[in-house]
Amino acid sequence: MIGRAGLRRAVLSVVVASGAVAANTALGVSDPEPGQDTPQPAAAPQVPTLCNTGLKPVSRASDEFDRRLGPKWRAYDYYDTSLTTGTPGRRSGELFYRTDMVTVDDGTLSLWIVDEPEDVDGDGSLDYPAGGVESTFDVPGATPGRASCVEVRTKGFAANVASHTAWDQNVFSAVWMATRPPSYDTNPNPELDIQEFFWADEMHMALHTWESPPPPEPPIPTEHTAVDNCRTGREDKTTDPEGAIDECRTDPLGAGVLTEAMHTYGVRREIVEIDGHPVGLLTFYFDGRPTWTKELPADSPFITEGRHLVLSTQGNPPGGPGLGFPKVAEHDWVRTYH
Ligand SMILES: [Ca+2]
Ligand SMILES: [Ca+2]
Ligand SMILES: [Ca+2]
Repeated sequence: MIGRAGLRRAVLSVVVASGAVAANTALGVSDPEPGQDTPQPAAAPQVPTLCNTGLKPVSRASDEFDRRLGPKWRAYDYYDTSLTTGTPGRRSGELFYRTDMVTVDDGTLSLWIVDEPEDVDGDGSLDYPAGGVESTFDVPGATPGRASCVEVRTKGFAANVASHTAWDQNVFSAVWMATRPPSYDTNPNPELDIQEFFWADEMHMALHTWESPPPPEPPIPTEHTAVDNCRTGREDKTTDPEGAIDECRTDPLGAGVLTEAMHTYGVRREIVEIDGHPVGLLTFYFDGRPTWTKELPADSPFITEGRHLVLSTQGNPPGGPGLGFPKVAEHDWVRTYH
């Protein structure tokens, strides 16, 4: 039987210390120098990592992006509200989604923002065409004795970052899990942000819920609930339940400017036994290293619910999306294990 103290030690020392080396070696990835691109690993869906330890690849929920986008994905489209029933899926801030902003070429899924603004909603401010996709498959949730893991190899972008402390980013690319549109029946509609946004060599992970009101109210919540977050390279400012495991890696990742190279972002969800009781664990990974381990109830929807995977560009007004077009996020692969 695992005790909480023992697990905490494992999370802090054994996993962090040895895991980075083991997983990076397995991936064929070395820590990049600042300003240098990391060589892309050969496509190898069964590369062992801490995230996928003991799990098997799930091909229906994985994609190497070596052919055109198939039915595993739907591209967000501002003009097709049937896909999103008017949820924020069709736009984000000053971005509006257009299917031609999603391309697949040379084994890479690219999501673009281009400098062709138009006022699509007639509110007097310009909106920029942008790309985003949501999977039609579920990344499985965890059950007792069966964990799940998803890993995404990505070279993302961030623009107009105000400062280290403000992180007032105007546009950025994100890797996250949510199933749209939210509904009352599927409350609390959990969202897991595996890689939300960047600042230089730091990154942000977060958990949100979207509570839909009961019918006949429209199911689209106007507010979401911020459940918890972890930002590397910064003091953990969250308040967590006493005694619960919540290990946020607050030291620098030491991997250079994250938007300058491909990196692997992942999350493992599992139910483990601690002190004789089943407990849910979320562990987020960056290039094979744990960045955030969080304990939740074993029946938490963050642990158990299947979720779509979302790869998207995102907008956070106010302000325009800045200079340097086109902006592009490149995704080498998505690999799911269960
Ligand atoms: Ca690929
Ligand atoms: Ca507008
Ligand atoms: Ca926390």
